[in-house]
Amino acid sequence: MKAAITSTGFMGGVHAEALKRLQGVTLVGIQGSSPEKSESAATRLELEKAYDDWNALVSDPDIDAVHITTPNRLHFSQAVDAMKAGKHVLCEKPLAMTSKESAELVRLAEETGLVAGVNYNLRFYPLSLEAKARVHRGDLGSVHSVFGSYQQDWLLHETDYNWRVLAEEQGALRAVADIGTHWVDLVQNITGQKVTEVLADLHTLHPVRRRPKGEVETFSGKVDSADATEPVDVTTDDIGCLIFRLDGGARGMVFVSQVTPGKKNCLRYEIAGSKGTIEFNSEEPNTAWIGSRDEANQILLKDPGLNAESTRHFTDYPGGHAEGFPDTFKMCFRSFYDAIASGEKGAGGEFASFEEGHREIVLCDAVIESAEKQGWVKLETA
Ligand code: SOE
Repeated sequence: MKAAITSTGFMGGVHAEALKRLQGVTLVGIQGSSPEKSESAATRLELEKAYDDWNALVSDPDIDAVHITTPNRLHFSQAVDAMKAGKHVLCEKPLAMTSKESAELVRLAEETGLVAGVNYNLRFYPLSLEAKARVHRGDLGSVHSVFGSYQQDWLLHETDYNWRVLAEEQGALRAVADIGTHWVDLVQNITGQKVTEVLADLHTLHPVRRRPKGEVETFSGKVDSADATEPVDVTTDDIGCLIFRLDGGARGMVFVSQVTPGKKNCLRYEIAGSKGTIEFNSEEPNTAWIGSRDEANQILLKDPGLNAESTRHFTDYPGGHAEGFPDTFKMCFRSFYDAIASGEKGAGGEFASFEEGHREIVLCDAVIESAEKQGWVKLETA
């Protein structure tokens, strides 16, 4: 199978690196925002093709699947173009800017029967797959609560800037959409319960940021001089608190922030049921904590020899050999390309479907409405 990536930014690079480590798929080419950027990325990554523009990529008959890692405002039109050209699509989250767009993408994926996934890669930490297997096996009993956070610090200072802070590039929500939806997707995937209702509080710590004259890549760091910046109004959230109810009866709460000093990319959850609790921290992803009321608590290690069969398929190294963030991409892609290889129309897998990606945008709509009216809002799909 042959793949191409649109965008040469932070995520484009992460997808490329993971695809190059995945057997059975060849990354053929890449396309940046100018022919020069495409050329330099293709050279750096040792790829056969540097596409001059999006049309050149999407009309390439060699390509089976397209990875969309561009700014969010382009996801919808590129996913439409790609599916119309008969390409399978793996799109970065959020799937689109509005739920109207994401609903249309769900419809198009069904109509074309192509494999269509959203890159909620954090599902693929082996111990989160293990948590899912254990919940489904009944080890935790009946799940009654989910709790946690997703925190970063790369947007702490008012001089920290990236396209994601602008509503016109990212969408009206930022911290909640960019990282909060990862958390909600992950917890829903583990528990099998879906959020039906939400109460949200949002805060923009820096309503004005200093934008460097020139673009800054995600996570690329600091700007040295105030002279090299200009003020820009920011309406997107730096911090979000969500309280929610799930369709299986569980209650939930998550705190999301991109301005917590020292928390680089830290997702944590506690899932509790009638028989036990599982706790996970993405900054130490090779161990999880298993809590019991009536027995000793345990530390669970990532170890394919000891973990469930469904976890093993997405674990390449033995116990004691750490796997981390880049591997979650590789494993998400394994699941996506397994589905393509199965040859089944519209095949799914462990990866998030367009339907699930759409659900996250419906959640974002409800979060915005809830924060505006300061009250509970039911999700449109509920
Ligand atoms: C930036 O906040 C970012 O790259 C997100 O867009 C990713 O989805 C997250 O996993 C890491 O941080």
